[in-house]
Amino acid sequence: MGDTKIVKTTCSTCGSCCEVDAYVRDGKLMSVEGARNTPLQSGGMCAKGVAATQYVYNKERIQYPMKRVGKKGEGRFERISWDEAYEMIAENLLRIRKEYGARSAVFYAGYPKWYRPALLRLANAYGSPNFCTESSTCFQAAALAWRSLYGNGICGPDMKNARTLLIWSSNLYHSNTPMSGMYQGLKKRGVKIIDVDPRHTVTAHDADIHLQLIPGTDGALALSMAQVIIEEDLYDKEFVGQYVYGFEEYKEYVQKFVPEEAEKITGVPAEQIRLAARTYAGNGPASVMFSASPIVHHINGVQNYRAVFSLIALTGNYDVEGGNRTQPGPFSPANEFGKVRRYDGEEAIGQKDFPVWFDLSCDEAQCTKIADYILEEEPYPIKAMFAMGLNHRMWPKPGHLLDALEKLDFYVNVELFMSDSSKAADLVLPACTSYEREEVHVGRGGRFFFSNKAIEPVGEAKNDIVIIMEVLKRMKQRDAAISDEVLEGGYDAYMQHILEPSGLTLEVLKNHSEGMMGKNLFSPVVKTYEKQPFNTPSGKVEIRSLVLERYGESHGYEGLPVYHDYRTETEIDRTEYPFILNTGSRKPQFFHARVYRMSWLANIENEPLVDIHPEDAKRCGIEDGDYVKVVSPAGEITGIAMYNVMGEPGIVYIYHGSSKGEANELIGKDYVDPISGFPGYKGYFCRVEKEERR
Ligand SMILES: Nc1nc2c(c(=O)[nH]1)N[C@H]1C(S)=C(S)[C@@H](COP(=O)(O)OP(=O)(O)OC[C@H]3O[C@@H](n4cnc5c(=O)[nH]c(N)nc54)[C@H](O)[C@@H]3O)O[C@H]1N2
Ligand SMILES: Nc1nc2c(c(=O)[nH]1)N[C@H]1C(S)=C(S)[C@@H](COP(=O)(O)OP(=O)(O)OC[C@H]3O[C@@H](n4cnc5c(=O)[nH]c(N)nc54)[C@H](O)[C@@H]3O)O[C@H]1N2
Ligand code: SF4
Ligand SMILES: [Mo]
Repeated sequence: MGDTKIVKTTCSTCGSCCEVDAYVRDGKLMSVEGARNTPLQSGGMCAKGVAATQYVYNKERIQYPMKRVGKKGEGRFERISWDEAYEMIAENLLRIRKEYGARSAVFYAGYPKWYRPALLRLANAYGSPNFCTESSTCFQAAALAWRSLYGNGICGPDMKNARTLLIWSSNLYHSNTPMSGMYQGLKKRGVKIIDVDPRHTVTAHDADIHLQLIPGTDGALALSMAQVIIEEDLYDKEFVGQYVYGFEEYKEYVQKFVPEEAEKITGVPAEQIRLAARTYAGNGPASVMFSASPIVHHINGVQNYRAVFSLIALTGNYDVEGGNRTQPGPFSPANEFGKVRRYDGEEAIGQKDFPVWFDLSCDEAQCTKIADYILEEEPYPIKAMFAMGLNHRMWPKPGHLLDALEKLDFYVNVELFMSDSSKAADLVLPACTSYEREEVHVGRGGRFFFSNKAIEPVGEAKNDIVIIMEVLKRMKQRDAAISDEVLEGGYDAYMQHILEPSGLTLEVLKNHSEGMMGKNLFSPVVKTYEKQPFNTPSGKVEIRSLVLERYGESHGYEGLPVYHDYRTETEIDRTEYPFILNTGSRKPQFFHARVYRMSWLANIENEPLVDIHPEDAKRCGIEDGDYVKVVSPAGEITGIAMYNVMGEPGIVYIYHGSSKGEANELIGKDYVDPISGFPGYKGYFCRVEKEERR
């Protein structure tokens, strides 16, 4: 290992930006491990991160700009120069803008978050209201539910000071590995932990109280806890009296959910509901940890989360130490959002269907129905897609989206891999991984660090932001009005721009491999509401939402956090599809569609597994390990049955993103929450049959 060097850099295989030591020899990445001698890093890494060399040197990596030569979707490409690629983009985007208007071009980002502010700037400079992302299925619906109540961005749990933590719901050992050490710390400190999860996960195993509910019944459970809290006089009368709008109607409504009734709906024993309610309300300060996805991956998701979030106001745990509070400590300068606003001079896609999304100013358009918008030219023609990390498999009925992409006049995908979504494009551009680029980051506690380039980019891959900057430049050469001060400054200036609020300079940070504390950290404040009203129409916490009520007649939205049961209020014949289908609960070795191409990870489960309770399986004549067909009203896939007793009978769990059996083929494309547009990934219906074919 004579000339092996260690480069301080970052893993971004899942976007969590763990600091790592990269071992590099002769310009080649040999291996990685968690950064040593770095505050708050243990030296460990998760399975996905450790497999970095298989990610970086994957045979599916796109090496050069590639132009389609075959028919659309055929996947035949030829190598072109970057210059040619940029000219092709500028020419096509401007031609389409001239013919159909700027709104006919969509600027799209998949899961990666780090380049989004720059892409939004590009969309704004071009003049399109249609900047949209994968967050049309992730996080934003939870944020919307929160904002409808409190009028601000989600307030995270203040775990350092909490005596009770209500996890609703997250399986952080699998989905947020960097946080698992902190979770163990809470246990040691004696914090009472309540976990709400239909499966007995490792996280649930460590909790003091596990509320094992039926998926998608979260609203009924939260309303029932509220019923107990009010009935037993455990609520914060002062806070409620002064700051809550709609309490009397809510109080009356929750009476329908006495624990014995809620038990029938949720499957959680009444006494457990009472115990959880008493613990959360009585052993304060208490905070709620939320998740970006499972609750809102239901067609009743927004109202269910509104019911959960209402508990915070009810118990006076809003913006107090140990509760859910406006973010103390450092801002996140690595994320420029909030500073750049989406251009909203024209109607965006999704605006008619999901108006509250826009009223509550989610800074992007709602694009779950984009395939329909393209195919039907409603509300207007969409002709171009400039995408960075577009993966069609993440959406319900992925084949439908692929058809739509092929209908576009011009579709570019900037990607790491020649995925099936890339194969449908007119032009694919090679992006680079975090090992191949420089970046600035902010870590926990307000510590900033500079991530070095460990290796030169594979082939001719480039940093996404550099690509965005060059696209802007080429468009500006044709139309001087297309401009953006930040994107025109070059990449170093961009990093400095991001650092600006921290008071640090790029030069100084580069020379401090251990990182530096930001200078302008603001000190935590509590009870902000005593100084300024809530940013809602009533100025109070709206348990009864006036924004939702605006659309009572047109869209059927209700102001209270009402509970609707997707199992009974459905036209789907449950005798045909007796099981609840829950897709996408995170597995530690997988990350959506991206890492199946890495054999170290993919070989752990070679075929899609269909997790089924043995009691259900036996009734269907299915043995553990049998090939099975899963059939839903929307489609069918095959996989291997795995007996699993983590959940209760009646529910089938499948991970998504596999080309060998894509769970999303089973989800109906119109099966969405009417408020947020989020698909019901975790509460659809299916049956399972033994597959005789193999
Ligand atoms: N390894 C890995 N980590 C990831 C990801 C990944 O793909 N792989 N994805 C990232 C992304 S995009 C996200 S959004 C986060 C998600 O992060 P998490 O929310 O923590 O992850 P999930 O496993 O999707 O869901 C957590 C738990 O919710 C439970 N659950 C399912 N349905 C319901 C329900 O209806 N109600 C309740 N109360 N619980 C339910 C599941 O049993 C599961 O144990 O994970 C991130 N981290
Ligand atoms: N059935 C079901 N479907 C789901 C979910 C579920 O739970 N169940 N979860 C939903 C949720 S919460 C989410 S967040 C979405 C995630 O869905 P996706 O956006 O599909 O997530 P990924 O596959 O992780 O990433 C998309 C693409 O980005 C590429 N990429 C990675 N890094 C970079 C980069 O730096 N630059 C560029 N240009 N490209 C890059 C990857 O190669 C990948 O092809 O899936 C949703 N779909
Ligand atoms: S959690 Fe794993 S994959 Fe994600 S950044 Fe950290 S090491 Fe990489
Ligand atoms: Mo997500």
